[in-house]
Amino acid sequence: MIRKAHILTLPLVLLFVACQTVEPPKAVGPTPSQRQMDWHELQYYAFVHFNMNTFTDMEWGTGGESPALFNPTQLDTRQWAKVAKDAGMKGIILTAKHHDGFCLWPTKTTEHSVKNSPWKDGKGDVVQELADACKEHGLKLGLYLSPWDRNNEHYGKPEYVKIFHEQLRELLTNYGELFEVWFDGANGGSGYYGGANETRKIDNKTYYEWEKTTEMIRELQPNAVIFSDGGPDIRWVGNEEGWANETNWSVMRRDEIHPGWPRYVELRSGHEDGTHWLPAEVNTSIRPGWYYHPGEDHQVKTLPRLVQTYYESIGRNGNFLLNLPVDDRGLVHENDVQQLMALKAQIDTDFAQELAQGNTASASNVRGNSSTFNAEKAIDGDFETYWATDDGTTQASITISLDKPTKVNRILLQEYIPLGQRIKKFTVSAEVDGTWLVLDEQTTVGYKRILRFETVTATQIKVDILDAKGPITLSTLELYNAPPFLVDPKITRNRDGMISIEIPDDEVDVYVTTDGKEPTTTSKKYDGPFSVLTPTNVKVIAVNPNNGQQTQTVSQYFDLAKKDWKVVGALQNDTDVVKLMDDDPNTFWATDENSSNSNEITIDLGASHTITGFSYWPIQERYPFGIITKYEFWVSQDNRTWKSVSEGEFSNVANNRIEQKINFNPTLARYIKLNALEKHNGDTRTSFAEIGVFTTNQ
Ligand code: FUL
Repeated sequence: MIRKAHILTLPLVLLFVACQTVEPPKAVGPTPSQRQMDWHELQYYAFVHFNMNTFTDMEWGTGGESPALFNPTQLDTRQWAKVAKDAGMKGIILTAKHHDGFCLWPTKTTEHSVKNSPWKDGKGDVVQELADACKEHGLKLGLYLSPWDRNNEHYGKPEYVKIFHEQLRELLTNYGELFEVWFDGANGGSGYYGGANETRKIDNKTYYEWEKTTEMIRELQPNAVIFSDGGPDIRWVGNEEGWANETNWSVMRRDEIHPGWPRYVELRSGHEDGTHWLPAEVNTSIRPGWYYHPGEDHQVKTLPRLVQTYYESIGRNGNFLLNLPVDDRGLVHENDVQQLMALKAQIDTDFAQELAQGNTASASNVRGNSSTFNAEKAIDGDFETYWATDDGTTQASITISLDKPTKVNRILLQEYIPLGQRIKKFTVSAEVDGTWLVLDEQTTVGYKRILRFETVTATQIKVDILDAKGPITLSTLELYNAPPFLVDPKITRNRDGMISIEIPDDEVDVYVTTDGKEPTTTSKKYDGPFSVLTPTNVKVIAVNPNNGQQTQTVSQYFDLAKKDWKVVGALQNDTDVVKLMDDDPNTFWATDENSSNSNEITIDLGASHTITGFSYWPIQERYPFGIITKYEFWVSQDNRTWKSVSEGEFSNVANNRIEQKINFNPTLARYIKLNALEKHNGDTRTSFAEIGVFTTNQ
């Protein structure tokens, strides 16, 4: 009897438990404010560095520039907004004032602004034009106001701080709603300072009266987040290359940080025991510089690099702030537009179809066994609902059982961060042909974490949370099968003559020919570096093995390998000199300004060859120097009698730093000498990124 009673009451008890409201977990640690939450949702937006430096080819103007130099010929903020919108971005942050102090709006605080420039006869206002364009395109507007001002005569004194605050007030008051106010950490140093031309130091922590600054922003723009090294709302990620660490906490011990913080490396991971919500914004430029330099037109980031940046920012719990150096016409340059659209298309392709939704989700623990917090909530496409575990349960797993074996190579996870960031360690596994494989082991998740792994055909996918700061709250678990990433392969050769072919995706096949024929899928399949020592045209295609889709043929000519080349004379002992003949234009060697001959280099080719030309790669560094603009090229058979075979100009080489190829009549040479007759800007040193010779006509 007693037994029977138990059996009867059990379902009733279960029903009772199910009907009871189960409380959501309590917040763990700091949580985001509403303005921070709104910011998280933006994910991807543009930085625009456009100001005086655009017209002086500089990165940091001194402050002594004349406003007369600011004169864009086709300034069109609508083009910027359209490009950003088409690229999938949600807003634009503009350098209203950079360190040189020139203001892009007609401020009342200084004469150093657009009002004294020839642009629109001094009647223009770039900030206003951008505010209007953003409104039209449904984008949000943010502003960068450099605290450091190398123009202002009062910089370093209390008077300047008043001016700085007044400039901020103008920006916060006159241009509608702002979503972000951006303060840079570079502060104090040499400058023009009203003609004083001296070095001024300030105390980063106290000089700008940050508390007052924050108060003003809160009052005039309550929804705007404030960015600086240490927030208070959004933090820098501690590098300008476009990545966050894999472990990335959105919390930090904020009171330790201030703009210009020397321990900035910690910004890359946050602090697990952080006291404040302070998420990371990953800022990088689409080119080497923040500002436009015509010499960098060929250095716009490649698609693989941009895709990597996407995964290492947004995919690592950061927002992605991608800088567009608007050019001196006042437009986003065509090359940049092309790459932005390629990135958009690639990300759309990778995430075209979500595969988890509609399947069955189960979990090893569900908070109060309640349907409000069950595993299905992680795959329902709604961020506001989440799978949660019981208090005290910080280890649990969630499993998605797929209807049929499904190809998967991406997982996207989101924690329900309004209750704090919790997960410290987790693994992702797949059931393939009845066997469980661990695909990845990682640490933090936060607002968004995306993992890429080799394609598996899975019947189940499981996330095991191994450690967390409190009960688990997982809003989103999405699965994708990104198609193989098909981009033109990159062909390189090292000094030993070994050819390598680089592709960003291992699942793509590469076919190669060295006999001049067009490569096809019946040509040799590339399976590792191979040797090319004599003049050869290497041609390759990359092919998606799933559907046969292929790239265009990429073809690269290699002449004599340089493994036996030696620099002649005293420089032989310089271990770095090899960098000018290592077949890598991204490394360089430069002459010493004190050396007796800082204008030339002599190379022993190791054997006599009939040569028909030479090539010179200018230095690819961000701050180039020593670029040869006028040259003379010599040959010799014995390093004693020299014959000049070519003399001329490398036209526009400083602005367009691509390989320069010169042909001449065939001549026998064992030794070659490149002599710089003139260098860009009259530099004393001479730099060489790469020197090559041709033995066939190029
Ligand atoms: C840096 C500045 O000094 C650069 O000029 C640029 O504005 C970049 C975004 O921040 O620290």
